[in-house]
Amino acid sequence: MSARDLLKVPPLRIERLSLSEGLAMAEGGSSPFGGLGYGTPDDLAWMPTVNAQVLSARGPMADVWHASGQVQSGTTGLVRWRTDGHWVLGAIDLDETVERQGVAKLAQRAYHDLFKTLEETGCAHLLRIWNYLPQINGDGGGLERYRQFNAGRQEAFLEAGQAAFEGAPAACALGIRQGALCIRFLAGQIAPVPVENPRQVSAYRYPDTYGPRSPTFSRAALAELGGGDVALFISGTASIIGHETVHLGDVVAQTHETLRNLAAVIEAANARTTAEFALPRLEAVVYVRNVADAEAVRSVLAEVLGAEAPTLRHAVFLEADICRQDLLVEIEAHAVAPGTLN
Ligand code: 3EB
Repeated sequence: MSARDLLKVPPLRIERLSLSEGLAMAEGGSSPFGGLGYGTPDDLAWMPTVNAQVLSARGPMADVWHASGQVQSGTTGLVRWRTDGHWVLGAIDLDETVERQGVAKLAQRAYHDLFKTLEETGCAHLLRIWNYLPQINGDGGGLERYRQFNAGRQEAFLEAGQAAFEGAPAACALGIRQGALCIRFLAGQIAPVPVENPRQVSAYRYPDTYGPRSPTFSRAALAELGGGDVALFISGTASIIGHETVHLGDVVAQTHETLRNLAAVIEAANARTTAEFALPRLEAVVYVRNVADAEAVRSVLAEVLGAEAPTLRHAVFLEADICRQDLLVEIEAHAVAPGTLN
């Protein structure tokens, strides 16, 4: 019998709302567990924001999480966290201009505190991490800042005895123009099921041409959310085949390739669960490097998925740098569907 069978999971729900809907809910007395805001104000304690320009018509949006139990909040080092005892949501905003110690050290410190939070809250297993790094493609003293970030991140995973290769959490890592290094995470008491993409080399096995230490993430993660639901967290997905970027300079072809990669990850995930996930039914965030490309990306999504597909209607489009200079678009997503893990 697995840990999943022994432990009853208190239900976690996720909904994507406009900023005003999210605020109305918080004022209506049903205090959310937490949220991840896109272009939202930066003074809401329960909803840390992503400091990027929203390009979609509905404006600022939020993924709002609801837990069933009493929510406790606290801080551990750099981390502000909220937990219901089973799940923990955490946020780190680390201002580099104050710290001045190089991105690798900064990332290592942030992740060190993240893992300390998991220990203190008793939620040992990371499901999903969102990383936002100012000037991600900038030079960090001889090594690109993203590559430095990867070095510090992997080091912290290894130090903490966390899975840095197979079994790593789902993640995304995007560039924002300015502000703090922002890390948001969801962890729980049960390890998720990692999913890889058969069309791609696992990111934690990328050759060192992409930097001295590999990125630490799985292509997706599956977790039972309680209440008979399974969640699929799909990491940032881009126009990469094997380990190489394809369709250089062609945002339309990159978007098509990204959708093929998403479909492949979903197929691999569906083989591990009775839940049925599908490309047209995702809650996606679409990152475009150049604002001028947003309409072309939207058109490809409409062409492939259908203009009325929930994935397109719910998608949040954000301006952000992608971690490789040659990537013009990246899509991440989550979905929840009834089922169990196999
Ligand atoms: C890629 O497939 C694109 O460093 O956490 C996607 C998702 C990417 C997560 C990360 C990076 C990360 O390599 C980049």
